[in-house]
Amino acid sequence: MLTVAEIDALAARVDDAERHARAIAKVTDDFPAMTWEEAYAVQDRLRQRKVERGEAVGGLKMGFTSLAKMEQMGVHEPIHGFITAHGRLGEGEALSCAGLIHPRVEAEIAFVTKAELAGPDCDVGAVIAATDYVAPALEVIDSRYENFRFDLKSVIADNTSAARYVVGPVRYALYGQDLPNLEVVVEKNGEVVQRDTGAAVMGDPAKAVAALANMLARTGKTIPAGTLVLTGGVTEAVGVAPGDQLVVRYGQLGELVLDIIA
Ligand code: OOG
Ligand code: MG
Repeated sequence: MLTVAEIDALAARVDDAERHARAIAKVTDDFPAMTWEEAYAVQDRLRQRKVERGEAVGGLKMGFTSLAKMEQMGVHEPIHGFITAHGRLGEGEALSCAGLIHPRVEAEIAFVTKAELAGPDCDVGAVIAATDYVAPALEVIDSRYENFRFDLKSVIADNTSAARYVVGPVRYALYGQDLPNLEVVVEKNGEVVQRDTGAAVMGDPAKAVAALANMLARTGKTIPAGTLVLTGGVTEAVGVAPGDQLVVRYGQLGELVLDIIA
């Protein structure tokens, strides 16, 4: 079992790696027997460190909700993390690679809640009732681990590679949307590099929100009203470098453009 001091030290290790944009060995190299609970304890400690220095939590995220993402990273279970207001890019704002190690971008659907969602029996119906609006989103992930390689426990401890995100400015009512059939197309420098439909995310991105509430219930937590939730990459994440431009089309939800700069 990890001691409180070891959990503290691991949170400091991933935090420093992020702040110095320097890749580190995965935490399970030192603690191969780390449990799911201990990995989330490291993530919670990391969150506390960030909050203590003034980085407000901007929302919650699910990861590995699509087969494409799971296969790309070799991890086959959904995970959750948090995003900080600090990491939010304005719509149309360029992504600077300064301060990042090896950024990748994923197309996601964002939900914003208007009522609390609590597990362990949260379902799509509850999510629909509690959704204020949905919007197209991009997540910029940047694993703090060498070569972007990790296992489940390590990526949980590293706050699910969270780095930056963009939420489109238009708020769409969920009512009347057919998110499972929403076509998501990712273009990099004018070429289509990834495409799939919303159904790639657990059959329906709303299910990822329900799954988040159910995972949080394991530690007695809920999704508060007014929470932004990123439901997970629809397709594989796309590596980016300065000079690249991504255009992501989300059918009737419009498109987002992201320029990558040094
Ligand atoms: C972990 C984060 C996964 C998603 O949308 O699936 C994630 C990673 O792939 O590094 O954010
Ligand atoms: Mg993601």
